[in-house]
Amino acid sequence: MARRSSCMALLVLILALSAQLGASDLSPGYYGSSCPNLESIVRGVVTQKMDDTIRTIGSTIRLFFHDCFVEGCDASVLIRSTPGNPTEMDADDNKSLAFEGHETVRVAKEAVEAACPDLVSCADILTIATRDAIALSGGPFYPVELGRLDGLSSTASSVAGKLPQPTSTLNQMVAMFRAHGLNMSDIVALSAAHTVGLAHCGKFRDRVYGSPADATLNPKYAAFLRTKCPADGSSDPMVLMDQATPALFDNQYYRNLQDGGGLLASDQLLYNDNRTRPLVNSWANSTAAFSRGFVAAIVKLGRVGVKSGSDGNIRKQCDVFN
Ligand code: HEM
Ligand SMILES: *[C@@H]1O[C@H](CO)[C@@H](O)[C@H](O)[C@H]1NC(C)=O
Ligand SMILES: *[C@@H]1O[C@H](CO)[C@@H](O)[C@H](O)[C@H]1NC(C)=O
Ligand SMILES: *[C@@H]1O[C@H](CO)[C@@H](O)[C@H](O)[C@H]1NC(C)=O
Ligand SMILES: CC(=O)N[C@H]1CO[C@H](CO)[C@@H](O)[C@@H]1O
Repeated sequence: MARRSSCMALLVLILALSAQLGASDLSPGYYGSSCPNLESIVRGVVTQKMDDTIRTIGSTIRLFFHDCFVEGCDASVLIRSTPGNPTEMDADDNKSLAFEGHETVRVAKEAVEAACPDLVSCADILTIATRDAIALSGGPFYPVELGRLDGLSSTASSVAGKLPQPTSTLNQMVAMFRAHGLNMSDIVALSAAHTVGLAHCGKFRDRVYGSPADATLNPKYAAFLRTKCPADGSSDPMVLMDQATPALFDNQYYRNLQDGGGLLASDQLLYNDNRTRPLVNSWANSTAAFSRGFVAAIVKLGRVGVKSGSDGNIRKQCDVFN
């Protein structure tokens, strides 16, 4: 009896693990012998792209998030549309993905192909480039798990409803993240990516000009934002999301929230809601605690919907299927 129930327990465990869609096949040493210079090649490209423009930092990190949340971390977001077949890139939520992220992955893939042809997936290159953009802008350096395959499908319609919006409530975000195995602390941790990069005025205009304007927005900050964004929306410029340290991946994001200085409504609510405020306060205080929380969360993000076996392949070029 005891043996049978432990067999059952093992079976349940195996089923539960295999339900994680290949995530358990990931390992930091995956290309250790097949492409030993992989990480230094990618880091070289990210370093150079960051020297060219700070837009590289935010656009690369956001690209990784949008990839993982739609069809899993499988580089499906990178596929270019062809006439009549709009891909994820053409979905409304992707229209504002800055091209620098795609460009960083494209150049990195070329450099990697020259050294290790047909071996390294675009999904893994994007994962490494994201870690490097974070680490090279002052954020934590963490080992990246590797071994993802590139996905075989990318459609604009698959994006609908998968990505959080600046107007999302905390409950809506919790539901979206939970669907990918991420919890409320992970939302607070990953949102700190908004410590770098820019957002279009259209994503927060109502907070500044609405009647009434958003009362949780610091009035001085609101006045500053009015100088940056035309009231009538006649143009839609971009604004740095962290005015204090725009190109540093740090915990300034949380101090901004404490000061009513979150740019998006979805940022500020993390301080306004008493379920997440304690975490905001403790990570505002401690870089070490923030780094631990962030690394745990972004590693979990990298495991979402990983493809293996016949569900994927190694793309030759990241923006077209083989
Ligand atoms: C929690 C819910 C989230 C919401 C509602 C949200 C929403 C947004 C919006 C509206 C923008 C501005 C886009 C634009 O105007 O061009 C943005 C930018 C950005 N987001 Fe998020 N985001 C969320 C989570 C995340 C996560 C988890 C990450 C990555 C770990 C991330 C990384 C970024 C980055 C780096 C930018 C700047 C992009 C750039 O500079 O080009 N976001 N986000
Ligand atoms: C959070 O706020 C709500 C409403 O303001 C209140 O009812 C609740 O008790 C608070 N919860 C905690 C944990 O402070
Ligand atoms: C933040 O640090 C200050 C000063 O060290 C301390 O008094 C406060 O309790 C800390 N707050 C949190 C939430 O950790
Ligand atoms: C959420 O996930 C993090 C790891 O990312 C973990 O440390 C934390 O304990 C989890 N929180 C809850 C409430 O399960
Ligand atoms: C980065 C990128 O290619 N974005 C595309 C998103 O969709 C718009 C609208 O179709 C394209 O113009 C962008 O090029």
